[in-house]
Amino acid sequence: MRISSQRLANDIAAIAKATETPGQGASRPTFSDAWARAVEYVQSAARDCGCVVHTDAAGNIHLRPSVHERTSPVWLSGSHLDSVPQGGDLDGVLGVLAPLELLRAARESGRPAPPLEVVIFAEEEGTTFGLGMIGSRAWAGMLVPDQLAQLRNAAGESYLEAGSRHGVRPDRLAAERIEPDQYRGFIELHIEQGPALWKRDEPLAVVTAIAGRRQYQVDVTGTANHAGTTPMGERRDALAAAAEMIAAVESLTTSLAYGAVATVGRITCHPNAVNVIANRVSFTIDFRAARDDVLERGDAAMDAQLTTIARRRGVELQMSKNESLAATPLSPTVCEQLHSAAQRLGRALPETVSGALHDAAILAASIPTAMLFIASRGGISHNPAEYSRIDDIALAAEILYAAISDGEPEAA
Ligand code: HGY
Ligand code: MN
Ligand code: MN
Repeated sequence: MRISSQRLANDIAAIAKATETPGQGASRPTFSDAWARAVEYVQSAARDCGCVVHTDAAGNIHLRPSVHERTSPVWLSGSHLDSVPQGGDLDGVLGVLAPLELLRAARESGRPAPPLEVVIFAEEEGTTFGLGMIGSRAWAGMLVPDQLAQLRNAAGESYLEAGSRHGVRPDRLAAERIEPDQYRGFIELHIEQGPALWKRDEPLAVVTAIAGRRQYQVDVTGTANHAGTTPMGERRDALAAAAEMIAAVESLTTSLAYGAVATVGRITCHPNAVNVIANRVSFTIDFRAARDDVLERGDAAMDAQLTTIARRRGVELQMSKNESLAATPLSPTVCEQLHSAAQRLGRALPETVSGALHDAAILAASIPTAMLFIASRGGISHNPAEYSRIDDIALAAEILYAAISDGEPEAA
């Protein structure tokens, strides 16, 4: 069977055109026209190679060769097509296109369709509706309609409202949950989005665990006042307090070590005027670590230090946890299948832990799950400069094929 790296490259380029910011990276908010164009591109390619296309009640799209009835368990492989604002062309995308390429290459070579269903999960990034992995969580039964009704995009539409035009059916959600006995396991191919593999000149790695993540919304309330007449000692400056808090989050996370990371990626300030002391500032914290005890320690330190800063500065602090995901070990059995598949192709793969979150972290609770990372140039991601070698992507597709079947294809 010939996996075509040229076709993979063409597909990546075609999906890259489905963006709200042409020439400035991938901007594909879930349920947007750009996202729908990318989904349609994949769906039509899947239909052309004999797949049945089904959108589940959570808005995830399933592409299953018609020869594989829903009775015989198959492998599941896929990722997401939604992106962060002005992100890269590979994040999520290659995890959908690589398994699609297996179905097309099998069809082309007259081989039977591999026992594989491809899935496109909705709203993995969380940058559109405020929570990550919504589609996979809802499919896995971790989110119910009432919760989906609270999650809103910038236009104020809830996931249910915006998703109703794309197959989201709250009344069917419970009935259409994942049926674990339909799947042998889930394998997600994804770019590493970190520098380790590229630095070590390793093309791929088997992912054995995914870091835990906690996301917070922090609201600081002070007193708006005149920038010119209010003495420094008499201010309740919400922005200065937030600045001290953000610096504290950075230094306490660095002191935790164990690869813990924290990011303040979004901040709003009111009234945001050059000559007014800010009275309201809101910012987000994205905090991750590969170990739950480190997450616990960081959580407690953040709470204590931000409370102390607020008290000393006389401002009010509200800190709400929007997400708390434990670190996720992946399936040793599926990891071993990836290793032995690679060995059959003459490759010995290193292992790694993912600092980024993926739908695999959700699926791991339902079916045996593992991931295969592809090296990212310079570790850059969530950035238009995101790049991986197409030969590495094709090799990952070959290993996926060898892991889910006995075949030992050669790349084109
Ligand atoms: O945030 C993440 O880890 C992923 O890119 N959604
Ligand atoms: Mn991703
Ligand atoms: Mn991402």
